[in-house]
Amino acid sequence: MKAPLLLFLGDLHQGLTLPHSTRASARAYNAFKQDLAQNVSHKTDTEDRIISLGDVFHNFQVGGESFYHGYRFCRQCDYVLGGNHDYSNDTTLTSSLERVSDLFRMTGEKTNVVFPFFAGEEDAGVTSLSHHDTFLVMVPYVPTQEGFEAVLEKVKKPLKPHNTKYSILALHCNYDNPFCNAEIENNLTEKMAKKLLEHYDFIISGHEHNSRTLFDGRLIMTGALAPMRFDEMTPKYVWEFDVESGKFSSTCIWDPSLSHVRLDYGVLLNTSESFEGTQFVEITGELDPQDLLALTRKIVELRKLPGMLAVKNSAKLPSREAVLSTDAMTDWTSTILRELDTDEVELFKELLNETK
Ligand SMILES: [Mn+2]
Repeated sequence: MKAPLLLFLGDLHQGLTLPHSTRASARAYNAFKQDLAQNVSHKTDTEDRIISLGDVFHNFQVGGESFYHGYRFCRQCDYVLGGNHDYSNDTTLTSSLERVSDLFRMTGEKTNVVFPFFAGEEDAGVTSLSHHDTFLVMVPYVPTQEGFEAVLEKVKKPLKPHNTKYSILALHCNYDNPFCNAEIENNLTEKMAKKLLEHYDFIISGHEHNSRTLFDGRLIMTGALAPMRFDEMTPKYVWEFDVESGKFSSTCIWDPSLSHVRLDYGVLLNTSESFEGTQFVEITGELDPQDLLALTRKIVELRKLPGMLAVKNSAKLPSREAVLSTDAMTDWTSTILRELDTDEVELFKELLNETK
């Protein structure tokens, strides 16, 4: 029989509008993220525990469909940590995560929501779980960096029950990021990590969207559950901790090599490739103005493909002066605009604006 697992899931950011998408593909993107999350929970046994490491929602308050998706996701989890996106300075507002928690209370759902800390309640958010041989301490996002460091100081030694062997600290923060905006994010410095790893076997954290491991795998930045932008086209994982062997492993749930294509616009215009199964396309290169019309049409065509989530054009026109005089450019622009279908006009203008 397989040993029970603790499953750690990174950021979901339900409610985020994917850039370079259409109305239809933005909805498909939300469903795609939900499917990734759903597949994880269907594979688990009753003795497994699922922990979401923060930022289930992209905004403090999200709209109808995103709320529903986020609610369903939280229902599959045993613990949901609050992230920086679940916090607002305005105490008169109720967050989507709080609404989820209220619904769970009313319906008797098992999920525990671990809220971001509020000023003066520095202990309120720390939650722990003893499961078989493992002791897990969970710290949600803390509104100030000073507050975060104060909380870490309090939990620096896990108060491990005597019958447990392993200890894990779960967080929602950056790791050693000098560009971290301390007003809205937490940062775990290298020094702090070293100190904590004297007492914990592992630290695992959400928040960063690209996954990485440090300290010989003892510090795990899970990465998000799905890419949210074109600079996040890296493999996405679920992290599993075997509570009996005390070992972490990961399962890749999204592989960019199967779903993301980056290619030169010239190659794109001449390829017979169908892009079936591709979700993200990024187009590069220096654009010959004569190809602008063909490229615009190609992008519109790609964006309409079933399963396509976003198409980003990074192909640039050379500077306007280098190509044509302003007068000639204006003529040429209006000629093309006359030829385009209505839904192509906006994209064409967008491409043109990049040369300004
Ligand atoms: Mn975050």
